[in-house]
Amino acid sequence: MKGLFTALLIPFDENGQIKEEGLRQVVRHNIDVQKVDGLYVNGSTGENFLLTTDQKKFIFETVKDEAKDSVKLIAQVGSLNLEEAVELGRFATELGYDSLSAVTPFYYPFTFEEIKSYYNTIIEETGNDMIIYAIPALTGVAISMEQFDELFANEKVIGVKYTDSNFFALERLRNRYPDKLIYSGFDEMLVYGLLSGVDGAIGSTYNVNGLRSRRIMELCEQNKFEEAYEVQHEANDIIEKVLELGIYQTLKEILNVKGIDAGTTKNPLSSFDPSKRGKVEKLVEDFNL
Ligand code: HMN
Repeated sequence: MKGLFTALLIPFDENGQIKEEGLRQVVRHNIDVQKVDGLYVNGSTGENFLLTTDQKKFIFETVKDEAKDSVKLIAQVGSLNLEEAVELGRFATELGYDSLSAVTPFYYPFTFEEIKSYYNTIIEETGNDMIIYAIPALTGVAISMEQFDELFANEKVIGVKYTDSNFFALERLRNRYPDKLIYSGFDEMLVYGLLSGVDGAIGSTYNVNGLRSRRIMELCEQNKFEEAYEVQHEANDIIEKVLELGIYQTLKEILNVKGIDAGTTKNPLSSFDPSKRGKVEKLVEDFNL
């Protein structure tokens, strides 16, 4: 379960319907061209929180059908509706997903006991492994070290997707839990995560920039941090532009420019501004995406 995981983009048409053929193309592109080790399905990048339960199930099914057993698959099933999370968790587990992941419940100020019970319920009801999805900037939920102790006490909690820039906390966590999986969640900070000893990374930009990111990982493995930092500079030139133009819209547009049908984003996310297509074409050319 170590390595580079793409947080999968999901192609939608103008009516918010999933483009099945496009989804299959995006999966193939990630496996065959970006050469990632695995896919993180129905995360933020997949616009998961805008979808119906049936759409989420359709995505889990289609991705598994296309990827088969060629790469590792993680199913993000987190939901404010715990029954939905359990239902999706069972569904993905039966399909053969290697692990579940769930975002910390958000919006309401849940107590830690409630959060712990949410994770334990999903694990008990599905029997699958769990990767905590910690993204405090979007959920407002920051997990303290003592809370990690409690969550990690359940051996089915195999790790955390750490989308945060608190590298002090990351270092402490790594040091305390050498055997849990820690994934870097901010692609623009991959090199710092690797320096802190993460086991892998899960991110949106690997849909288009997987090979360069793999290079960063390899250089860090060889302790060539200076060279890795140079490659991170290049990756960040790309990420900076993508963030400026709109993250998911632009990542999809990059794939569209390359002839992969990544469709558009789903309402209420706005779609890509076609007047900016030239900038995306230039990005693809300049960075050989
Ligand atoms: C997911 O759940 O789809 C991703 O794993 C989330 C991932 O951490 C991304 N975060 C968000 O999109 C909020 C990053 O890859 C992010 O897009 C990238 O670092 C650019 O900021």
